[in-house]
Amino acid sequence: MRRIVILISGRGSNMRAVIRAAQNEKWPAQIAAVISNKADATGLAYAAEHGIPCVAISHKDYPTREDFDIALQSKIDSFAPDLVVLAGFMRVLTTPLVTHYAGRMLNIHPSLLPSFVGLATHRQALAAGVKLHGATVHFVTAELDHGPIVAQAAVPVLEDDTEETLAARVLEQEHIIYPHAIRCFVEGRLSLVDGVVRIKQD
Ligand code: NHR
Ligand code: GAR
Repeated sequence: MRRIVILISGRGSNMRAVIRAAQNEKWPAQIAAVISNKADATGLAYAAEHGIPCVAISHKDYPTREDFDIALQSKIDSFAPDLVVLAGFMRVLTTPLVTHYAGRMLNIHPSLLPSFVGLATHRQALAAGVKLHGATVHFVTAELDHGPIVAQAAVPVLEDDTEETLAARVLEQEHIIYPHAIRCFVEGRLSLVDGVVRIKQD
């Protein structure tokens, strides 16, 4: 069984989609823990109700980003993960931590990368006037939102969209592509060729 640790900061709807798919599709993997940098994340309560070990570790308790990441890394490693999944995790991670999990840390970002890195991606998409928007699953590297792309889904941007309506349309796709990408990882079907992700079909 592969061991997955999920990092969240809030609602945790992607986390729930992953937990559900792992159980329903009988992945060769278990969710070893859910870790949040916010104690009041609603996703933590859901994980606890499902018997998954849960930890809150607040970045506010550490003087620097480096100190927080050292504590976070040791907490993550205490669960011996094969894969670390960022699911709405809202803290930028330092290079030493990212290097430690190279090739075994995934993120879902709410835009069609390489467009619209960073925060407020739906606002950025509306301001740019793009007609297609979406979500990207990528390996995490030191450069924010720039790691090798595993999966993407596109949605139309409609004339009367607000950030909220657009976010909801994208989120629906996130709940499909993130579990699928993670399943490919735990089944050993992902590989990197010249910095590009290849997926072996089953
Ligand atoms: N860390 C590295 N090194 N590389 C990536 O690709 C990362 C990462 C950490 C998180 C998720 C990311 C996203 O999908 C992610 C990818 C937070 C911020 C941010 O600016 C930016 C991107 C992402 C996550 N966070 C603020 C900070 O100061 C805090 C914002 C808040 O608390 O609301 O860390 O978009
Ligand atoms: C998702 O849309 C995710 O892509 C995005 O936040 C939302 C989290 O929702 N992630 C980021 O913006 C990372 N900076 P969730 O907690 O319900 O999964």
